[in-house]
Amino acid sequence: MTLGHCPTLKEFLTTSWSGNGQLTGLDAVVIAIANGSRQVQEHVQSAALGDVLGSTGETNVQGEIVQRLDEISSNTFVQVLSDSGSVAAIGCEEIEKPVIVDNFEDHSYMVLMDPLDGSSNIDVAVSIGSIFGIWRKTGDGEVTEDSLLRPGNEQVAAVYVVYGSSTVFVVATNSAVSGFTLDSKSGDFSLTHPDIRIPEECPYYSTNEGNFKSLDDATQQAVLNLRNAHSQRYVGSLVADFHRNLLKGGIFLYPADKNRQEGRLRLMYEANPLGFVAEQAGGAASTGYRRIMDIMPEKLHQRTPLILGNKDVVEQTVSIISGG
Ligand code: P6P
Repeated sequence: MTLGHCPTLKEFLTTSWSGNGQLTGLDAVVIAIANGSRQVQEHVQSAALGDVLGSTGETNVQGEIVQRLDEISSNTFVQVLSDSGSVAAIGCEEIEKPVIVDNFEDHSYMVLMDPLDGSSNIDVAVSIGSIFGIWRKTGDGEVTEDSLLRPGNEQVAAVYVVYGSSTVFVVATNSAVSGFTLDSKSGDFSLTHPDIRIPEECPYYSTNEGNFKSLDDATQQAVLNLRNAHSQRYVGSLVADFHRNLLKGGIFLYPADKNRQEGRLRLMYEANPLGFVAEQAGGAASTGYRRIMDIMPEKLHQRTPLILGNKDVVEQTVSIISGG
């Protein structure tokens, strides 16, 4: 598709999504995320020149040191989502409690987000990203933290952004996964990856091999199985590893280990949104024992083991881990 014929995100939403030329409430959420990612991308690109590197010295609810860009991204996306006119509540990796925007009837959506994924890579100019799961608000009562604790299989859309050699915006619904690239001249996200499907072939596996010694025997066997058949690629930013595997074929795994019985990655705003994208593209997402999106969440920031990507290889890996 030559650049001259790439519809913008807004054109795509008003034609391919709603089809009637009108922007719906969900479109407004997606456009707000795109506007926020445009702002975050500018900070990412300015980096040391924009004095956005390094830490704030604060520790977040995850017990992790907050990087300046974590805070900037969190504030940016909370602002644009709150101003979208469609969001009732926001759950954010950087914020302990949900941000309750308001309870207006037409504010029909709840967004769970990791505003900046891959923080350890910020200061060394390696790809990072943002991840969003979008659920429809349930019931018409007061929105509370419990309102946000819905299983991934109730998501209506998911979005992730990769701030890499280009800035790529991927949005998934129940019908398709579509990728857009930021045109730095116009500031538009243009459709460059229509109808993404994860390839049948699976050249890559992504895992932190440094954890191998902490894995249980069955999981070590699963990793050995992957080592024998695939090439290792591991960036240390989930969203970047996932994006490569989605386009080129691959599997990402961060299993439970002796030091992290619950897993490392977060269910609501990492595993669920990327699991939704993976499944809509023909892939799969598992804890190693069950489908990620079937988990009934108990806590906003709960963690989970994650096996994500090529469906056949995920199923093979799960079978070895679970002894199934
Ligand atoms: P490790 C980044 O902090 C992150 O949450 C994911 O983006 C990434 O896949 C993972 O942690 C890396 O963890 O233990 O390999 O450094």
